[in-house]
Amino acid sequence: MEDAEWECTVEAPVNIALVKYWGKRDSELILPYNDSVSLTLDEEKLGTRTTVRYSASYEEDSLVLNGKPTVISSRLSNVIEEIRRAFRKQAVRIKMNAQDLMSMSRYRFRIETNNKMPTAAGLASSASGMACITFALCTALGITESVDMSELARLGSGSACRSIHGGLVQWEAGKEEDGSDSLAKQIYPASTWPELKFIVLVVDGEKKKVGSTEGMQRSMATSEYMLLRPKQCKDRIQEVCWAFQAKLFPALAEVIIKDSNTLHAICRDSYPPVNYLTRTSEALIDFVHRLNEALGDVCVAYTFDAGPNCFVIFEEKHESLLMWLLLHTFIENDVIDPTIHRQPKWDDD
Ligand code: 2P0
Repeated sequence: MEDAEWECTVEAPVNIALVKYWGKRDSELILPYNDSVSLTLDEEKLGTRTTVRYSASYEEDSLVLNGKPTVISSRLSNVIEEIRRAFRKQAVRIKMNAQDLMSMSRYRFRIETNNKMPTAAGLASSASGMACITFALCTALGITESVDMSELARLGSGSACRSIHGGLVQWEAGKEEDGSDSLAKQIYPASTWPELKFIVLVVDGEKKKVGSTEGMQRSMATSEYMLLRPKQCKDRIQEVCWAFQAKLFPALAEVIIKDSNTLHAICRDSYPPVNYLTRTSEALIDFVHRLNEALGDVCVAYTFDAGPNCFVIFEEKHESLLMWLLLHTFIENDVIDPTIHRQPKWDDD
């Protein structure tokens, strides 16, 4: 029994922030400075797949990331320890027999995790990655239903907490010092607006020069624009929720575009400044504004995270026109992978 080994494999999706998380009120517990809201994508082409093998006979936890043995970071180690703690609590609650408890407490994990897209390039790989490892470990210990996995995933990477749910998801900054009220929750299910579609344009798949964690710290320390963020985000999230449930694309798109531009203005205002956008990113911004002008309405939105890669959001009815224009304007130059994505078919809440 002691030598027995088990394994489980799970997948987790990427989420696209519509109103962005940028800045922390507590860096240790990864508590955000402002509320944020996102849409979860289908995990078929973007996202992470994780296999966890576990046994009491393994000597230590280990990690293989994208095929390479990798040192477990202090953040991931926090996630693993919190999951073990949650398991012990659950074992006491359900009065698990002492022998099983002893044996399961000694489990060590061999985590093998693979991102389906470039890692650390502003394509939300840390979000799906940490959400996936959390989901896999909680599955291994049988506690997916008894814990809030968003709280555990958040300890690995802030945006990961939003990838635990499908649909339109809000992560509240919360007020408690221990972070107990800083959780991600589904606001509306994906089925509210199944016609929404996404194209991810990989302008540059290389690792970014200034990571999000450092970029956020710099903005918190030096940009006065950050003072506006808590209220601005609350107001914008209200608008996003209203537009989403009423399926009013132009209203939704305007907020998405403005919040992406605010994030990058803050980055430029930070000292030393951070610029995540390239000339191709800027050309894509112009392209979307010119297209909306030609269509006489805001039919397409763009948003950029901490990287040059562009998420384009639109309704299905504009898919062929948009694809055709993108293919003719950009793909021949330097933009690759114009894959279409949708929201997941599953709805968790
Ligand atoms: C977001 N980003 O809301 C924002 C928009 C990037 C720009 O969350 O330090 O990798 O691990 O909590 O989650 C990227 O930040 O940062 C991010 P940590 P994370 O999606």
